[in-house]
Amino acid sequence: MTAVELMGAPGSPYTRKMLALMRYRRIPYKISWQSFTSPENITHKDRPQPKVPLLPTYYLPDENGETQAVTDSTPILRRFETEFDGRSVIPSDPALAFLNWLMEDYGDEWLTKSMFHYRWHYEADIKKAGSILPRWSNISASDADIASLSKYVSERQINRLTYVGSNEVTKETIENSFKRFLSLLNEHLQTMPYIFGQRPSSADFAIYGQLTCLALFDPTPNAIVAGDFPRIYAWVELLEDLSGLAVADDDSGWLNSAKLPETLRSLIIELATLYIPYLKLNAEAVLNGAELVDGEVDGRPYQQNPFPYQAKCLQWIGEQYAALSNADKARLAALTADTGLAEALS
Ligand SMILES: N[C@@H](CCC(=O)N[C@@H](CS)C(=O)NCC(=O)O)C(=O)O
Repeated sequence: MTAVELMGAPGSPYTRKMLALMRYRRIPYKISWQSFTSPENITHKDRPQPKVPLLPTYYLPDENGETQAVTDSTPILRRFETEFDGRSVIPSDPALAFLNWLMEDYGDEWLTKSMFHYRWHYEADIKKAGSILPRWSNISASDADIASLSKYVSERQINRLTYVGSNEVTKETIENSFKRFLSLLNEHLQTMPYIFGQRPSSADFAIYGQLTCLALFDPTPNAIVAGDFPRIYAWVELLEDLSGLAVADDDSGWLNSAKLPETLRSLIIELATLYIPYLKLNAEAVLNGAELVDGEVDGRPYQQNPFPYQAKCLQWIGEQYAALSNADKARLAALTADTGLAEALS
C-alpha cells in the first residue's frame, strides 16, 4: 500500500487528529514536519500549493491522477473511508452518524477556540508555545535562529486571536464552556470508552486533536485537565495510538442506538444550546456582510470577526440533516427529545 503524504506539525490539533486517525485505521503515511510559518519551508516549495494554507496539508491524487495539495480534515477523513477498508470511524446508523458529524464539528470549530485562547492568552502558555512550536520543524536550528522564529510565530498567532474569537468579551464564555465540556466528557467516559460506544469515531479524533494541546501541552489548560479531570488526560494519551486496538470487522461496537445514554444526551444539549446557536449567529453576520458577530452565546455577550468557513459548517450540517431519510429523522428526534436539538436545527 503506498503511503499517504502530508505536511503537518505536532502543535497543530488537526494534524494530531489526522495522525491518530491514520494510526487507528492503519493507513500508512509519510509526514514532513513543516508549517507555513516556517520561512524555510523547503520541502514543499516545489509541490502544489493548497487553496488555503492550512495544516495538515495532504498531497493526494485527483481524478486524473495528478497530485493536488488538499486541506480540511473533515472531508479528507471521509475520503479515506471510501479508499481504505475496515476500522471505519463513522457510525453505521445514519442517526448516530449525524450526531457524530455534529460532535466532530464541535471539536474542530468550537473546542479549538479554547485551544487557541489558552495557548495565546496567558503568559506561561505563550512562552512555552513560542519556544517549542518553531523547533518542531527546525530541530537542528540554532537557539539564536529559534529566538527570532519564536517572536515571529507568537506575534502572528496572538494577532489571530481576533479571528478565533478570543477577547475580553468572550474569554469567560470560552473558559466556562471548556470546563463544562470536560465535566460532560468525564461523565460520559465513565459509561463507555469513546463517544459513540466501544470504538472510536471521527468525533473522538477531532476532540482528541484539540486536547493534545489543551490537556498535554499548554500549561494553563493542562493544569485544569490533569488536576481536575485525570480520566480525560489518560484518555487523550490512549487515543494517540490505537493502531493495536482490536475492533470487530463488522459494524459492532457502536452504541445501541435504540436509546442514548444520558451522558451522551448531555453532550448533545451542549451542541444544541451553545454550538449551533453560535454557528447561526456567525452565519447571519457572514450573510449580512456585518463587520462583527455581535450577540449572545451561552447567556453572555459574544463578539468576534465573522468567520465565513464556519458559515459553511452550518450549511454542511443542514445538508447532512437533509440527507437523512424521514425514518432516520424521526428516530433522531426521538433519541434527542428534550435536548433542544430539534429547535436548534430548525
Ligand atoms: N478545517 C481545517 C482546519 C485546519 C487548521 O485551521 N489548521 C491550522 C493549524 S492547527 C492552520 O493551519 N492555521 C493556519 C496557520 O497556522 O497558518 C481542518 O479540519 O483541517
